[in-house]
This record gives sequence, C-alpha cells and structure tokens, in this order.
Amino acid sequence: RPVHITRALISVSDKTGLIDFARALAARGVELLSTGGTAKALRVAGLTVRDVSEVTGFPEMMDGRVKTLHPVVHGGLLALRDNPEHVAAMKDHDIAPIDLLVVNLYPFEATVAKGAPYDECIENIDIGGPAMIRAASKNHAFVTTVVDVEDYNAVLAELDANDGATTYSFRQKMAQIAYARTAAYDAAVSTWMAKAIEEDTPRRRAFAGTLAQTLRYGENPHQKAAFYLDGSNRPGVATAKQWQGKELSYNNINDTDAAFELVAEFPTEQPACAIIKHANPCGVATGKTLAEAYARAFDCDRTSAFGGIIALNGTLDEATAKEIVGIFTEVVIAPDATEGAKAVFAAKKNLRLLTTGTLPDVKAPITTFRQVSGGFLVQDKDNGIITEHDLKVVTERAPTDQEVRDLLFAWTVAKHVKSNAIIYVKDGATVGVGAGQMSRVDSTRIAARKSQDMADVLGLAEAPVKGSVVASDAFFPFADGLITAAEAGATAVIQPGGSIRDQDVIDAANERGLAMVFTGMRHFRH
Ligand code: 93A
Repeated sequence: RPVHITRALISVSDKTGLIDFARALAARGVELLSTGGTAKALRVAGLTVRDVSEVTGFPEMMDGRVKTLHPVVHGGLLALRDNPEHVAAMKDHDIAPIDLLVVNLYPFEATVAKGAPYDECIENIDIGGPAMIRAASKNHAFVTTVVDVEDYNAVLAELDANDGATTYSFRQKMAQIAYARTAAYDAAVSTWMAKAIEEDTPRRRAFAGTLAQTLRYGENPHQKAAFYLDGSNRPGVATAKQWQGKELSYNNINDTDAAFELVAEFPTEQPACAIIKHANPCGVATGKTLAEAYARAFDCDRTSAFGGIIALNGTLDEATAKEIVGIFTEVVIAPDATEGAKAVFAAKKNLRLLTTGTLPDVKAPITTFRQVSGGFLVQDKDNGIITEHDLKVVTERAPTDQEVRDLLFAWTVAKHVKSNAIIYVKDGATVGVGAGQMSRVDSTRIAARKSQDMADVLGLAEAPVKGSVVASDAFFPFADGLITAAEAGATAVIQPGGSIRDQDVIDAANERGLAMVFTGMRHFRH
C-alpha cells in the first residue's frame, strides 16, 4: 500500500541537512508544517512553511514544553485512513492527515555528556517529540517516520522510486528504527537519573527488559543482580516452568542457558544430554535413550559433573531421572518431564527441575550483547552450522564415516565451549573437553589428561581419548597442538584451517596417519 506524501511535519533540534531535505520535499509538492525553531530556519532559507501553532490554534507554551501535544497533531498522525469512524472524526474536528513525520529529539544525551546541571538535563527531556514518533510509528500503515538525519536521502530515494509515495515495507522499517530511538532515549534518561540519585541496584538498568526476578546476588554474594526478560519468549531458562527446588541463582541461570542451547543443537529424535559447569560443558553425549546419553555424558568427567547443570533435548523419563539423582545436581532442564520422573526428583528437595515445552530454534537469528567499559558490543549469535558437505579433507587419509559423524559432533560441541576449545569425541560422546585456556596446546593437554583421569576412575585399560577424534574451535597456529592430540590418541581432526602454517599442521597429521578436515568456519566463544 504505497502512501503519497503530501504533508510533512518537521520538528528537529539537530538541523543538519534540514534545509536540503525540506527543499527536496517542497520540490516534490509536499506541504511543510513545523515547530518554532525549525519553521524559522526553513523560512530563513526561503521555504514556505506553516507553524504547528497555527494548525493547533495554541501558541507554543511553557518554555516549549507544550507545542505539538495536541489532538490536531496526534489525530493527524494516528488516524486510520481506511476506518470510516476515524475519517469522520478527522472531518468533525478539522484534522488533516500527516503523511511524513521528521523529528529528532532534544539533545538529552549531549546535554548530559557536557556535564550540564540537573535542571538543564531535565529541560532537555523531549516529551512531544517521542510522543509524535511513537504515534506515527504505530500508524506506519499510513505514516512514514524519520528520526535520523542519516535517513533523509533514503526517504527521497524512496519517494522517487515510488512516484512520490512510500511503500509499506519502507514505513515499517522506519518505524522499527524509530522505536529503537525512543527506547534508547528513555534508557539514556533512566541511566542518567539512576546516577543522579545514586541508585545502585540492577534496577538502574530496568530499561533492558522486564524484571523477572530480583536475584539474591550476582556471580558472587557481594554483587547485586536481577534477571530481565527481553520479550522474545525464546524457549529456555527465561520461559521455563520450575517444578521444584529453591530459586535459581545468577550462575544457575547462566549455566542452564548454556546447557539448554547446547542440547538444542541436536534434534529430539537423537537423544542428547549436556552437563555444564561454569558455562562450559564437562560432558556432552548422544545415546539410544536419554538415560544412556546422560550416562555417557557423565562418564566424560564424573568429577566435574558434581553440582552441575544438566540439559536434555527430550522428555525426561523415570529411568533418566533415576540415573541423574545418583549424584548432586543443581538444575535439570528439558522440554518436558514425565510424572514418573517428577516423582523421582520429588525426593531431592534441592534439585531444580525446569521444563520449557519445546527446544529453542538454534537457527533463529538472535542479537547478543556484551558490555565493555563505556559501551556494549552487539553481534549475531553464532548460528554457524557445518554439514558433511562443507568439510574439506586436507590429509592423505580421509576420515571414515564414523569419524565424520564424531567430527561433526565434536564441532557442534566446540561452538559451546569457551576458547581455546579442544574437544575429544568417541562414538557420539565427548571424552575430553579442554576449555578457556590462553594456549591451544594447554587445552589439548588438559582435555587428554581429563580422559586419562576418567580411565583411572572407571578402571579402564586405556584412556577413552585413544581412538577418538578431536575438534579445535580455531586453527592450530603451529603443529604442536595437533601433535599433542595425536600423541593422546586422536585419529582425526576437525578445525577451521587458515593458518599460515597450515601445511606444517597437515604434514604432521600425514606423518601420523591422521585424517583432517577443514571447516573454513571458526567458533570462538569468550
Ligand atoms: O518540550 S517538548 O517535549 N514539547 C513538545 O510538545 C514538543 N514537540 C516537539 N518538545 C517538543 N518537540 C521537540 O522540539 C522536537 O522533538 C524537536 O527536538 C524540537 C524542535 O523544536 P524547534 O522546531 O523549536 O527547534
């Protein structure tokens, strides 16, 4: 539904690019309507403009606090033009539609940044601007909203491409940008105010979402903490039903999330279990049943699994529940649980059971945030998935079918392990996980040693790492890491490749009869 732009309301504090843009609109026959300072600037440039005060019949008053807050303005922005009742109201009250809203807000952030006193910051909280932006954006079925000087040219290009109209998808996109602006604006006000009143609980960041739970403390008891929902409703710890046990802690939530996102990589038809400690898996396995998957995951590192968080990708059944209660576990999360399983857990008062109804879609695009001093980093969640067809065999020996299956499994787990990540896998189960080391060789050694430790615990003749495959989340910069893995007993390797010394690494693999595949994709996780 293209909408012709015939009337624009322009009200901008930052007048950069204003004159050129307004002139270009006027040249396309658009009537201009403006607030005081904006109208003045346009008139000085020789443009014809109507004052909003003339349209509302009210002067700008109270130091400009009230200038556009009027039904004639908001009716013009909000009216549904295909709704007879709205159309009648417009007629009755002499309200003309506004097709284009161009607003940039009072420079609140800049006022705070320059260290202005409290009252000056307060005066720079824009009320009418955000009200109009939110109104026009809600009505994007008919109205185009522009909040960024950067987008002026895009609007003109859109008008030229559509005979002076804007398309629905364009208006929708602009509305989304507009709501991000008002959200960030209010966030800036809240952050500034929190500082002014020395608010020091996590509620100072209340804008980050909806408060779900004030936590007893954060990662450590001296840190205050809270859990906020982002509104996405992604199945997981945020949406789960808790059946028993005390409240989740900050670390529980973090680890439960890591565990559930990992098992969600495996389709429910392929029973899988992950056991997490300190956000890293200490055992991940598939099995014919969930009970078997759990037992195999547990056998990767029984020592670390104590007090861990367990995630399952299917309905927790009684047999699996009975296995799990063998040691102390903090949290179990699964899409569902049978009555029998719940009955088994009921005896363990401290064990929390969470069910989510379903698994999250690991392919869904998600934006992740990480705070750094003075800002935050934003990126897409690592949704990289490799299939057998993406693998490039670089050694004389190609991996066997079983090795390929294990290599892909190891690669999937590697995505969920803190870098440097080294994962040994045998028959669809991890047998050694090396996580979070600053040196890749150290991760390789630690993971192999874990396997030896388990051989001792289980009284095995040889460490499970013998005859395993190994994944490395990033390339081996030197041959030493690969040689360490080969000496530990790995027979096949999966890694991104791309090091200037790839050939050294390939030669070392060939000399030892290893098969190696390159993924061309990296899975750093920090
Ligand atoms: O003080 S306000 O919150 N009250 C209003 O009714 C209002 N309407 C627009 N500020 C208001 N504005 C803001 O005025 C706009 O968001 C824009 O930043 C500024 C433009 O004023 P002028 O055209 O006088 O320079």
